[in-house]
Amino acid sequence: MTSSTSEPSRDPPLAPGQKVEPVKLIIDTDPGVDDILSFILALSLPHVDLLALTLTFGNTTLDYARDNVLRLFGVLRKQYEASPEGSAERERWGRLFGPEARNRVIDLALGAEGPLGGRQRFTASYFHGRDGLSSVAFLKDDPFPLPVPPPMTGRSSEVEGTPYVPAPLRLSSSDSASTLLSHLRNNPPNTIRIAAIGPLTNLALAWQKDPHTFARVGLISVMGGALDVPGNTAPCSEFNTYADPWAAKVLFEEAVGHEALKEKRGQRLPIELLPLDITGRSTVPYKRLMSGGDKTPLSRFITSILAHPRQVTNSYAPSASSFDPAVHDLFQAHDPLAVAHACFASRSQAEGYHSAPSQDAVPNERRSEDEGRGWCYQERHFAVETEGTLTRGMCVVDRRAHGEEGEKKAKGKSRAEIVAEEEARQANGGAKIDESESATGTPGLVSVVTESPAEGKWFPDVFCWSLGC
Ligand SMILES: [Ca+2]
Repeated sequence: MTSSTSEPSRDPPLAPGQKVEPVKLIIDTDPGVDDILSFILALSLPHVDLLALTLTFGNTTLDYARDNVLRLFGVLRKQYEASPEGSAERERWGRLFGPEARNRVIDLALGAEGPLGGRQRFTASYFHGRDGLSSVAFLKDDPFPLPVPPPMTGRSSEVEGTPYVPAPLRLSSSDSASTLLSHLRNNPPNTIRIAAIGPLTNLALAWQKDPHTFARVGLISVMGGALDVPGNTAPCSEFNTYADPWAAKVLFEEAVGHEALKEKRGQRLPIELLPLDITGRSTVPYKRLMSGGDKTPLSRFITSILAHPRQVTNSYAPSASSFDPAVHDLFQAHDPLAVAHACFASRSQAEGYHSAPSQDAVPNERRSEDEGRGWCYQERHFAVETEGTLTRGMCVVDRRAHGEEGEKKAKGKSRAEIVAEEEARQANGGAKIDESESATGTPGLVSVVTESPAEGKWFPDVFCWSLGC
């Protein structure tokens, strides 16, 4: 979509055949640079109603995660106030801060501080900086400060150590898992979408707490895992599944077949996974993202928070002499792509999970049933490694040949273990043995996003449209 003026268009650019439908969205997140940029995308889209940001540890600790959201909203308010009356930018941020936003509420909930079971916590400060946001919290003169209450309200900026949370944000009195459940309970079934762009701890806790309510979710677009590409945190592991593989296992594997999902396709949660395989290909040149320089409050913020990831990404070039900006100076938009999926996948795609209980797709069969709107999917079997010392969080794909019969029996399992189990069964007079001790359980079957609209060409345009670059 082009505009005849320098003013950005009010509506997002669409790929051929793409349509938009109203979406009610919750983002479960560990902000994080690419999380923050993905919020700007979701908040820019007129058809998306962002109900809540449910925070988790991950890229950074929970305190920084909360502060990073507050800093962003401080910047967006300044962007609104600096934009001329009648401009597209004024209209866009008026939906948050203008008179028309008087009744708007976005819940901000604090959730898991570490992985399930209190296991060891890792963060991604190596990539996102000390505060998860290129250390903007430590810049001289604090250019992107935490919001302060308006004068005359009698409210100090800190109450019991908690920063001031300005409207339309509302600090939730319950944790992330309970906040997720409360929105799912208070909305019709299958109408809420979740973009899960951090470790899956909050979602696993919500599922474990109340599976029947959690099963009311319409669609879960998950950024996580690496199937056929190297990891980005450990040799085989993507950060989110590395940070809490136990939570990923709960949702991808252990939830399958639960009574609460008996009406769902394949008796599974409606998860669409966006692994590194596709998000790593969804790149935008840093130069383009930072082209706004310090022209506006928002462009100044974007340029500042990208500084650290850019430095780290550039350092991955094999040598200074081989540095090629077209290859090495690219921002990988992992989280923004998952949020774009949650915002743009068609309703019928999401409804496919809730209307065909007896059917399941054939593993590895490529399907493209999103009404020609450009999202392609493939069903993949894999298991999440939770115990490996080198492979924590690895999505273990079974690439062996099994033959037709073996496919049913042995997929994902150790052949040696199957024989041992059979011998134990015979020694036990043919009685079924307890398989709960089995080291290799049945892997999950998960729908994986393999293409975004216009073969990936659309995404950089809609992402940059939202960021104003
Ligand atoms: Ca994230």
